[in-house]
Amino acid sequence: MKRMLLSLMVAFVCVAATAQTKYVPSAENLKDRQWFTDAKFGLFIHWGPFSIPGSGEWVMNERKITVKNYTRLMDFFNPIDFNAQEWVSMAKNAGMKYITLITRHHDGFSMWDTKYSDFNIMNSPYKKDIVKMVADECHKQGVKLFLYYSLLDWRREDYPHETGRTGQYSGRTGKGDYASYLQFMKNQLTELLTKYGEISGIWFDGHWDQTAPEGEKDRSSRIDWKYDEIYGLIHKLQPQCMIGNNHHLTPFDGEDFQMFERDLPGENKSGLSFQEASNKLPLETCETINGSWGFNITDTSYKTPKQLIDYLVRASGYGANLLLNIGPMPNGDIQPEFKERLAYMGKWLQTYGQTIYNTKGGYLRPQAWGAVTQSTNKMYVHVLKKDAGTITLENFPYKKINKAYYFKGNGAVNAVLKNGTVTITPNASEEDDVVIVLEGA
Ligand code: JFZ
Repeated sequence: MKRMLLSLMVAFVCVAATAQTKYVPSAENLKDRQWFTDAKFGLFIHWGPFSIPGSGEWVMNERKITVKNYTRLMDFFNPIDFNAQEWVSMAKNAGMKYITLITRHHDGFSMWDTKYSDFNIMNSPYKKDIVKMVADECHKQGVKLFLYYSLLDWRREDYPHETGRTGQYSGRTGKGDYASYLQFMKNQLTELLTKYGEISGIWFDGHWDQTAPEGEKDRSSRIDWKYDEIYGLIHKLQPQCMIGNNHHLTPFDGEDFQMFERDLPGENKSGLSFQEASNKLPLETCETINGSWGFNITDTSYKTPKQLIDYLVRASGYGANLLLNIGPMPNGDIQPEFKERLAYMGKWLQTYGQTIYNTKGGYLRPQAWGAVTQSTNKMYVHVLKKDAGTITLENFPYKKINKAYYFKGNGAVNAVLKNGTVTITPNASEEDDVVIVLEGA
């Protein structure tokens, strides 16, 4: 009897699994995936009323601020120095090809003119649609726009807060109702995907609120998010729009790129990335310039320009994009420490862009000494470590090296290919990244 029940159950699960139609990306979507893979570098922007306390975007949760008290922030948000043209130009000059903007973070504040929530920018003293201003400027300057959208909400009663890992100090007493919350998200996403021109991607976050913490075996969700409905809607409204979800799990059906938070694909230094890197989807990793996403007035742990270049190069070596974050200040200005570093990277990319954009990840994964990127018949060997000494590239894919030279200055490099291994001893240099080009086939 037990056996029969089991086989019946197995049969049922199989039918249910095959009944689900698998997502087939459209031609436009595949085209954008290729564009994305080639783009390599984007700007992440964490900004909103949470920037005001200067304590990062989790301040509501961390300081146990109730919904009632937190709502006051709306009256203080008046970013008089915000200038979309300057932001987008800054990203462009940094060599960034896209911007991922927070439209609504976990605190539930909507940065656009939405019909579906009163807690939005039009009810702040600023009264201007920030998503629209950034979108218009991106379209004007030819920078693609991705929108961050939180699945988790610390504010709404209908979000299934009872089972949430976070948001427990918000003072909510109502009962979660996912059907209602799902409808709300669909309504908002429809606004975002119909009123702001071409949206290149939606960056979801918050799934993990309904799972056991990272590192635990069972990472299944306590609620059924009905992603097929959400993703279906997005792909119906804008088929090219790429969906990514920061759930730290193997990509789900319907997703178009895979993201890693503060980690290079396959590395797990942050303790957030236990998932394996997909070999089918484009990859992206996001990272902060100091240690915070949202503006943090005491966080001065700025990475050096050299560290940021290294990160970009190593991400490229894995074939992944770097989405580098800034947390603008509550007045809409961007602190000089961020501006300087972005300008530095832009300058570096003006020289070395060819070794990053449109390349593939190296046949050899990044090493302690640096990373490899490649294009047709060209291998870019990035030596990031100052005293790297002799470098060996094992299982080298070319049969012959026709030319070996420094990318900068074109000076010849002694690179010997023997028994499938290349040996190179680079000159000492003050450059952040000594790039050696190996041409061959
Ligand atoms: C998430 C956000 O919570 C954060 O504010 C920021 O937007 C970042 C880019 O993405 O970061 C996470 C993701 C997962 C957990 C915590 C923070 N987690 O699993 O506890």
